[in-house]
Amino acid sequence: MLDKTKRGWWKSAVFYQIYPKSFQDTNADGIGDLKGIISRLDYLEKLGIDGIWLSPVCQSPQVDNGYDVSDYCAIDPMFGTMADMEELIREAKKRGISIIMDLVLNHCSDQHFWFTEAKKSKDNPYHDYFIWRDGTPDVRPNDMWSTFGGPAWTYVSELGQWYFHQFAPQQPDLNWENPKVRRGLYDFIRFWVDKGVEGFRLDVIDQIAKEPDNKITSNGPRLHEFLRELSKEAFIEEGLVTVGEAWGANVERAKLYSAPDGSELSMVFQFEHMGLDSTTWEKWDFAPLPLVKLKDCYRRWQQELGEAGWNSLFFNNHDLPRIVSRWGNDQEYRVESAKMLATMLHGMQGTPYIYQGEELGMTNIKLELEQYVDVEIHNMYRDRTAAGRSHEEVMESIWKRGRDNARTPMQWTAGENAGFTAGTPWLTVNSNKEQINAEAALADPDSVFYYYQKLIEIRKKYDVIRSGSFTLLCPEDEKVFAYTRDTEHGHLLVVCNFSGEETPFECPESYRNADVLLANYKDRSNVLRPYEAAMFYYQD
Ligand code: TEU
Ligand code: CA
Repeated sequence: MLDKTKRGWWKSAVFYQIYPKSFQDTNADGIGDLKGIISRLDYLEKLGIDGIWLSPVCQSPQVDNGYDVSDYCAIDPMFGTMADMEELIREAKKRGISIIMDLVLNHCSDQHFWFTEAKKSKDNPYHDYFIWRDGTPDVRPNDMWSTFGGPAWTYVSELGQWYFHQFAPQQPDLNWENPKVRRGLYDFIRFWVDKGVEGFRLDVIDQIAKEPDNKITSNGPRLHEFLRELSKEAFIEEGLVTVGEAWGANVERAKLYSAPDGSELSMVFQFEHMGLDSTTWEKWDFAPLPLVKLKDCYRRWQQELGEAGWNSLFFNNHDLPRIVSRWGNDQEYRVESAKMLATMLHGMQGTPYIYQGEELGMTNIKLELEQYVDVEIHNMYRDRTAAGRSHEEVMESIWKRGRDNARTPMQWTAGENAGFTAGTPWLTVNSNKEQINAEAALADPDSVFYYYQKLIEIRKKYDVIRSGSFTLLCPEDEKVFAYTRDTEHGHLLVVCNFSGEETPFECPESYRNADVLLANYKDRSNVLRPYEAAMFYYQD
């Protein structure tokens, strides 16, 4: 049992991300809710996870599916009540599962009290909770662009001013230079700690320090000062686990973010691996995975961050396409490749995050444009077709990289709406729910679900995974990702064939008689079969 009052308990833990809107509906409105999550806690306990990262459930107009918060201390009625939230925290804790809330501190909703006040006048006490620039409606302060497309400035004619927003206009950036903003946010955090929340995921946390006039949108000079204050003033208990989303993180920055003394956060989500299979900095310009570059990327993060900080380990989240479609084979080798990808990730040092449905090998989906809901998809379609790209080309990008790939309803059964809702789902259910669903997985001892369950067990049983050094094998091989982990007496070999072809692999002599901890093929062969993966272990 993990002692969750002590810093570092998360180094032996495995977390699970729930996107509440798509997880389980219990009142037939087609939208997932808190009671739905409560009803599935036994499933999550069976999987063996230690904590749930809960994407936002606070009050929100849902312009960005809850990442536009209008009240940080209230549950949005579409997800349920505060009593439901308190029950979820209580029931999860009974099962040894911590609730880790998603905190959106970089911006709030334009319906938040702070912003509705701020817009009233320049001398309103809340006005400088946001970033304003005087001007005229025909000349923007500068040509900065929002992450979701369109200008990063919106004009308020009553004030004769523009305000800054890195995301939708309905998501005004908060002014972290203002100590009242910081204090207000810390109070929101303490409210949830008092409710029994045991950790937080921090949305775009490296973007809270910015200099819009110099077109700096993240990693501003005061970032680590702000994070140290946030840690000291809000994340007071050492057992609170905090993970920051940091698209701009590199190893050196991550050593500050995840310093072992707890001065900032427990760890960050860095995204270097998620940028390798694109031809430009834009994810929409997809390309095949350069495996050699991926291997070097992980080697650096494993060897250079290691215990100088702490790694998170993930392939999926609510913003990313499903990994079995992205880097595996979601057709004839779906199960093998889903297990292979999990083997590669879960053998590493760090805290793994399983995204809802990943443990089933859920896949991307192909919809018509009008079936998509995500603001980012629709804005990108508008901008790219306006720039002359064809409908077909833009749809290909959406099918491969759109965020709604990860947001289709969780597939519980082969039945109507995959057992997600008795109503009309807010987003189309993937028709492959006939084959891919939790009910079928629980009845199949060879399912991806039980493979993940085994990976979680192995992480907890073999200290070499939590603490071992990392050595990359065959760095130049373009099909095989193989590495070893070593402690003084424990030795682990992880071998993964990232290709759909048979490929040779020379097993190191020392592993010839090692135990096979798990494998995605039942028998052994002298070549690696398509998407074959295995973990070998010996003790000396
Ligand atoms: O995401 C940050 C972010 O920049 C990504 O969404 C990026 O735009 C892209 O979609 C990645 O493929 C965080 C949240 O995870 C995301 O859901 C929110 O939309 C965004 O911040 C604004 O809060
Ligand atoms: Ca509902």
